[in-house]
Amino acid sequence: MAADQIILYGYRLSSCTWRVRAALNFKRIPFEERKVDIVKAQEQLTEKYRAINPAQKVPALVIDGATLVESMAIIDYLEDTRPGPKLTPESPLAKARMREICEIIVSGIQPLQNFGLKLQFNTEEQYLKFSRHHCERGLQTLEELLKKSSGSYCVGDQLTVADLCLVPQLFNITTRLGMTIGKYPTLSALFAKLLAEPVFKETHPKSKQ
Ligand SMILES: N[C@@H](CCC(=O)N[C@@H](CS)C(=O)NCC(=O)O)C(=O)O
Repeated sequence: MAADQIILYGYRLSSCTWRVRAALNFKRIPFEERKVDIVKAQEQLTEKYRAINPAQKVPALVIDGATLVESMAIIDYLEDTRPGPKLTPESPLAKARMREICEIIVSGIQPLQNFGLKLQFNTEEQYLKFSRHHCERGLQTLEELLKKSSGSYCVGDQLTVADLCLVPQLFNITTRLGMTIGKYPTLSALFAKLLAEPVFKETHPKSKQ
């Protein structure tokens, strides 16, 4: 492996992996994506993968001689070390708005619908009921926040980390969890618009690798 090679360990349909894939794409950083099958083969639970990410989750990024885990820490590192378009607004208020949206998704939605939780429920139905309940609460909150903060992106007219969190999460909610978002007009209009952006088209889980 070349010293400057960047490797993303991830799974195409993982929303946390998509956040990082989109950040790398947006900043035009070349990388190789290595699949960790978290669904069928459950490769995240192997000892081999635990050596890469002790949390046994995706993503993990090998970069600059280090292995980083946690999607938000990885994106921060890319923002701090790589030139190119910024993913964080300059103004402290806009930055706080961005973080509000990120937190709702990263702490308030994603962990409560994570595929890995399924094993903790007796039936698929119980898992779906629990996950959909927490997703719905998150969607309600996001709609209210976005009414105030959004322009052509989540926060004003700049693509930020909030958009990188929003699109993958809404994709999961509307596909894997089978929920609809039509009753949230700001959220659904923004989602449709963002999906058409090159950064999301090129990194979409269904796009050609
Ligand atoms: N906070 C972590 C969450 C990572 C996470 O939950 N990843 C999911 C996929 S999006 C996963 O690996 N799930 C498999 C499992 O929990 O076994 C991050 O942002 O990187």
